[in-house]
Amino acid sequence: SKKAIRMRQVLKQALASPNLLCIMEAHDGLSTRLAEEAGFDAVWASGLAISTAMALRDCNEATWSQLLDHIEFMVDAVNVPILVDGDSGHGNFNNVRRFVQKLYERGIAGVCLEDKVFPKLNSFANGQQELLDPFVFAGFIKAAKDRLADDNFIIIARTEALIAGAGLEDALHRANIYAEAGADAILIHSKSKSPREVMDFASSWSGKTPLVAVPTTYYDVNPQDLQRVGISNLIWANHAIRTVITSLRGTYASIKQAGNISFIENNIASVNDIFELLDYQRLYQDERKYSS
Ligand code: SPV
Ligand code: MG
Repeated sequence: SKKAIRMRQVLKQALASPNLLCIMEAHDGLSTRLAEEAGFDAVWASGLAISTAMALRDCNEATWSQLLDHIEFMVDAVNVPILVDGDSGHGNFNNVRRFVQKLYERGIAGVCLEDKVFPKLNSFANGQQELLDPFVFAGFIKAAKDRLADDNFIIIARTEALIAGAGLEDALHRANIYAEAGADAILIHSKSKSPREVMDFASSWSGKTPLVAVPTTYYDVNPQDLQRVGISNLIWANHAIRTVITSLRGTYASIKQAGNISFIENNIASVNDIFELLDYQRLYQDERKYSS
């Protein structure tokens, strides 16, 4: 569609630009719409957030076709590009290229793939973090690129070398292989409380591709400090789903305790807010136009 073409151009341009791009997590149609309303230029369809919204663990408990159906609501809800967390690609090179082709057909702007074995486990979970052979993973990137043959669809290669404890040299070695294979950007992930290792990576990076980082554990970092070493693309990866948990817990607990709902009426969105957000007015206009 025209919209999909435009969204891909927007994301590609934003990633390549040295301006700071903050990609905000969303996990369903509504949160995606609210991220757009807040002014974010792109949305991260987070695997952690979407699986959590399904009450599933972030280790490929949901299948990729379930993910695809879920993401369709997010794409339809907004006019900002959506970057999908593709985990480790859901199998081998052949699964990767079919998965990526289906994302493309649903109007997604780009995908991020990580170099871990399938099924993957969330990077912060303290179970086993098993890396894929870098050349096997490079084959995934090539297969996806060859299948789509559209340079505007972004494929971000994410290395989990630092997450798995393999060290900075291995992270750089892997990133080089992935850039050679055609990755449009490299995501360097870290679970450190300090941005140091991510900044060291950036300082040693060849500059072959733009860089992306996910400051979840090093949340104290000043984004401008990352930008200064060449990391101009950030993902705020899980702040919507964590808000949902905090907020719903509060509402549920206080209603349960009070045994009534009057005290909360003015602290939550009105039903009218919902109607405005989803443009019911437009439906009534169309009704006059199309019904006799
Ligand atoms: C996600 O948001 O699902 C991510 C980022 O992949 S992380 O949770 O840090 O692995
Ligand atoms: Mg993920």
